[in-house]
Amino acid sequence: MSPVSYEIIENIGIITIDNPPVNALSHAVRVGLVETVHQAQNDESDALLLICTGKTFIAGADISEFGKPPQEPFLPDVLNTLEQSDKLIVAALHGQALGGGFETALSCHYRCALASAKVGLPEVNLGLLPGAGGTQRTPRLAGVKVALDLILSGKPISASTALEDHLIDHVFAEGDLKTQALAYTKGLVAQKAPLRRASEQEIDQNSFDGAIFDQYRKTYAKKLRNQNSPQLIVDCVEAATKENFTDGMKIERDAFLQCRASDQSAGLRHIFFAERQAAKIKDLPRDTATRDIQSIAIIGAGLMGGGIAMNFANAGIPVKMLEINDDALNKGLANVAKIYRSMAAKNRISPKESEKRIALISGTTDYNDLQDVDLVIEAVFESIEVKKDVFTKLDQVCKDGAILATNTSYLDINEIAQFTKRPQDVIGLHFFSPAHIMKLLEIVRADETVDDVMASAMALARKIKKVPVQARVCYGFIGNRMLRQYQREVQMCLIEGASPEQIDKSMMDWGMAMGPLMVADLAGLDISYKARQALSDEQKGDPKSYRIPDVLFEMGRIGQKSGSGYYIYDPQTKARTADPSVNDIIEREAAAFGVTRKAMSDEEVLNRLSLALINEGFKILEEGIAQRASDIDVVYCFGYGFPKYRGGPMLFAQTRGLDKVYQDICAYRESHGDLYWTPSKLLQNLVETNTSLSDWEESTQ
Ligand code: T1G
Repeated sequence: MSPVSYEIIENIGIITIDNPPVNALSHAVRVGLVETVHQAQNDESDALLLICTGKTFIAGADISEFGKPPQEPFLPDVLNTLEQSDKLIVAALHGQALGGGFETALSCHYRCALASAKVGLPEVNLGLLPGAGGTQRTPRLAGVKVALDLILSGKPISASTALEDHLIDHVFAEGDLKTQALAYTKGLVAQKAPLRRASEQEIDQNSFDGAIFDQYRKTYAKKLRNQNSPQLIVDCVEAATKENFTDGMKIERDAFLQCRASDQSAGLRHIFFAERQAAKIKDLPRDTATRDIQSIAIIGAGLMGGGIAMNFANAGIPVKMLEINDDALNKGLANVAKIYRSMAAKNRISPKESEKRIALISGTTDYNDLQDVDLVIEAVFESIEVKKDVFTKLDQVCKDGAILATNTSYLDINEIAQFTKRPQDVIGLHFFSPAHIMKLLEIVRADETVDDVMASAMALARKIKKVPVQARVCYGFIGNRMLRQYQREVQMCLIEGASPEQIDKSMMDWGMAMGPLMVADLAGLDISYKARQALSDEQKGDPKSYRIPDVLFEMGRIGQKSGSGYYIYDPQTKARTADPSVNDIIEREAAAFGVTRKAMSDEEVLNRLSLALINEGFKILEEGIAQRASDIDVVYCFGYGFPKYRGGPMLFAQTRGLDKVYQDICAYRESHGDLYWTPSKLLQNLVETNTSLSDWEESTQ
């Protein structure tokens, strides 16, 4: 049954698309659209109205088709059929008209929308560009700057903004879209409204400054570093100002096909689906009941506690922070208020919204005030003794059925659960600093965590707009466990010959949001130093892997907050400069280890760091700590600044070739020993049996 249906009501031909969940422009939809518009040319209708069922207008091309051989009719041709219709066509928008969906609307002669509708061209988020006329029609309707901002930002705009930008023609107050759109279409017929084809509109050459294109190329070369589609988008919009529509469409089509075939787009599309896949917990029935979470308490009002509290206030949920004394509590409350007010000052939220959220966060120093809360999240110092004290108290005061969560980064949640008489209600909610900004939330399912607690945590994550990934209990769960191997190799490269600035530059040139030593300085060398003190020498591993940060810490160089760490920081601007004395320290410590340092290539640095990450990722997968390889990619892209256009460490390994990855790891085992370079057994097995990672995952479903 075609997802496109047709009926004539009051002489208006209504084309309805019903292709859940988001009315994507699948092959069947494209075929149905062409057939219906052709059929309607000769029937008794006076005009046509395109509308969608369900929660949204067309949300774009069907991304799941991109990995397969393309099937005609291709979308640009479908939209040409709409635009060349001899009968006036109106698009009626609700929900989100995105990508190819909005391009479909732009190829219609008029567009109307519910006030709540949004329109956008988010293809850049997938390493693509609007490939069905978006780069050619948008500047003709709205002008060059609006087109560049809409397409390069990838962000949807409201119906009212789109109306101001002449991208849509009429906005309805809320209510029944079909009824209102039908009346609007009949009105156009009555007025004998002309067929308005965007492709026939000219761009006024005086309406823009020709320098705008290079300005946007420069801006987006920084904003979306290393990514190709933004640059091609500018080329296409510029072509719209210089070429006729047909030639401009050829340029757009070539650029789109180049993007679609790129590894960058494959990586971004992989992460798009991986993020949604991670929300599906394999052994958790989809209809698992969730507990009602109306009131929340955070133990600890420090940097993490305050940031975590803000997530709930942002979602309109009241939250109570508990601290050990009034001073600490007032400091925490003041800090949260300061962050919200600075957001208002930067127009990120309105002053009214800022005060509303501040009012949602209250405080106490009395555990007895927590008797009725539905969820407690502990965010205190990383010490098992402190956690024991907190969870013992929580177990005494909290009501039955309250969920007791810990934000610990490394400690054993199974051990923490045993501090209570209700281990089934204990779970890990591992936020990432700054907790009110970072999207990733590792949800750590301990051995005794019951299903409805897990389901409640997943639902809550969605409510506070986090990207949840399930982890099982181990040292560092998924992200930090991999980070520890990555950081180990950073240190080994320093001792063997690389400089801090070389390591950071090579990783940032490769696409990491920040270099590892910049991250270390930002997080604070004191934090990692104290965490190391809780480890035995055996757990700490090779002294070469932590000697430099120990020496820096002992010198009081604890990172950006102290003005120096691996780098020196300007006290006002925080600008970072290399410090030759750090290289002297590294030389001295390397000599003390009997290591003769020698120059190391950027490629060697990248190899060592990425392979350490990948090998640990395979170990995490084989141990069942992560549900699937793509979950690991989500963790690293949303929590650690791994470039999404490379799809994450596990996709990067598959793109590079598992056999090559395995050979390189074995080579490092030969040259550096098996303490750190023993290959994952899973990786070895996949290579020796020539099995792909996806086949292995399917076989272990
Ligand atoms: N194609 C295929 N499946 C899609 C899809 C799409 N475009 N968009 C969403 N889905 C699936 C998604 O995987 C999930 O599946 C389900 O729908 C619900 O999605 C030619 C080339 C529309 C804002 O980039 O931003 O058009 O997990 O969980 O939170 O120029 O989906 O249930 O099996 O995200 O309510 C451009 C992408 C494509 C929009 C809804 N369009 N989608 O969010 O639901 S390229 C986009 C979204 C293009 C043209 C170019 C969001 C949403 P499952 P969801 P949501």
